[in-house]
Amino acid sequence: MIRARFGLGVAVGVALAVAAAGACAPRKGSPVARGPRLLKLEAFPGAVVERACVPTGPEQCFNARDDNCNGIIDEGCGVNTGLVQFAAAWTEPKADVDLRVVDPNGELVEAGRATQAGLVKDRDCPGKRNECRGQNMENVYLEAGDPVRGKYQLRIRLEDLGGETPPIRVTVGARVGPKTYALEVTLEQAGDERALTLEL
Ligand SMILES: [Ca+2]
Ligand SMILES: [Ca+2]
Repeated sequence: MIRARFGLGVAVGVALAVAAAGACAPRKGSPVARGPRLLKLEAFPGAVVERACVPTGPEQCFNARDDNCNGIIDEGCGVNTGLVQFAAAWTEPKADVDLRVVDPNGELVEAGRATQAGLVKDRDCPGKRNECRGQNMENVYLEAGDPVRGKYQLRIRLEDLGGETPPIRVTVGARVGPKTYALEVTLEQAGDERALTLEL
């Protein structure tokens, strides 16, 4: 866990250089060498980014966390995943939170169609007809193949409290290749948002 401290009102992100994982360099041409890797993560001031996965037991569904630390978020829950995945989960059933992801080509990832970089959004919660059934998790994932390298910009925004009592605590999970990352976001009122950037 890395704790970043900032002066009040300083609107600068934290740049966390991500050290190369493992002491052994993968052989050239091996699947590990070809897989995507997180080069940099810039989070909003005060963000606490969990970079080392700590197993807490069997995988739990719709919490945007890799509970069993196998490198996949919410597997076995009917949630799509790929070599790149971003998820945001919250517990208040009526609160409307949006996970907005802009891929390295500058394209916003939307439900129902893949961006040119191959990203799709497959859950929009709570949904107009409560499709998420109280299990609020929005999920963006790479449909197939190798991801486009560059900056992935994430925004977590509270659209509507929906009558729920603030704060709304949102867990944000990210998968890049075989590794997962997590951080918590607290949103108080409609329009509140936090941003982070992951560079591959
Ligand atoms: Ca897992
Ligand atoms: Ca989980």
